[in-house]
Amino acid sequence: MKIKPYGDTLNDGKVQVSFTLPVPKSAKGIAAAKEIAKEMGIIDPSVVHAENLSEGFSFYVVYGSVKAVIDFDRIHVEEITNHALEREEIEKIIKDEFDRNIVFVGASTGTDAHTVGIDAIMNMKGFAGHYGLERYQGIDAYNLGSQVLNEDFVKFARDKNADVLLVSQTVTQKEVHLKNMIELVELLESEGMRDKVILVAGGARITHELAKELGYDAGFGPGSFAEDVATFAITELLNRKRGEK
Ligand code: B12
Repeated sequence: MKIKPYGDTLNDGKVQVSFTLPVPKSAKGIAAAKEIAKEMGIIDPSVVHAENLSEGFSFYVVYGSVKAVIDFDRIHVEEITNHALEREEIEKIIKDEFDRNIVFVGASTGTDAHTVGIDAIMNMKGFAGHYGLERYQGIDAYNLGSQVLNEDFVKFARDKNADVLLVSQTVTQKEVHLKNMIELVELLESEGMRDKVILVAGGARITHELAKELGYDAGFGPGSFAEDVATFAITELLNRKRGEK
């Protein structure tokens, strides 16, 4: 099936892009935004929004259309197919199948100071009506906060005998998230811990595919909740437990 973006009528190719320019808002700035859109291949661009940001910087939203068409059937993406269980179902599996609590250790690692994502997954009060892991019976959830060095994260995980490690990465500037995520895998391998834990990453620019490429068991992006990662981790732990027998 061939698809292209649409806005008003199917297949009209309409797109909207936004960007910042390092000049103040002016008629010249708006004309420059149009030129940039044209260079991007946008046909008949119109600047539908322009405003000053900080001194010397302005922000633009441009609307127009593109010729790009893709074959949707040729796209293959690795994704998590587990249907998320309810919190109570997860708690019941832990109670019935494991004779102990399952230990989750999470943090925003490296230089990353963003805590809202990992808090959304772990905090008792949760996020958007979905309780976090701290609320789950049978789960010991340790949220170490942000800017946690990989070495400290691994040491804490070892001390607590962690089953599941939750890594949050938000800042992607100069690919710092990739470097940090890879370093953690290498550290876990050198400590002989990689096979003993379920390693999960999450964040605004994390996909399951990227996480798998970097040596993680799963990756979760925007819109994920505690039950998504808990379902994945408990199912995986159960599979590993049954495989061991
Ligand atoms: C709040 C915020 C800050 C706050 C953070 C405060 C705090 N205590 O967290 C402060 C002001 C400190 C900050 C600082 C910076 N920020 Co900031 N920040 C944001 C902002 C506005 C919101 C992020 C957020 O809280 N989202 C809400 C949460 C709920 O969403 P989420 O993180 O995606 O989490 C969800 C999923 O991704 C997933 N998830 C996340 N983690 C995990 C982990 C696991 C294990 C799982 C399963 C799931 C999961 O589940 C969550 C719930 O669904 C975003 C812009 C935006 N609107 O997104 C910029 C943004 C993330 N910041 C950005 C930048 C650049 C910075 C700075 C570098 C700015 C600077 N030059 O100083 C610094 C970096 C500081 C550092 N060392 O990390 C950029 C990142 C761009 C990039 N590609 O790297 C953004 C996108 C802004 C932008 N458009 O430029 N920031």
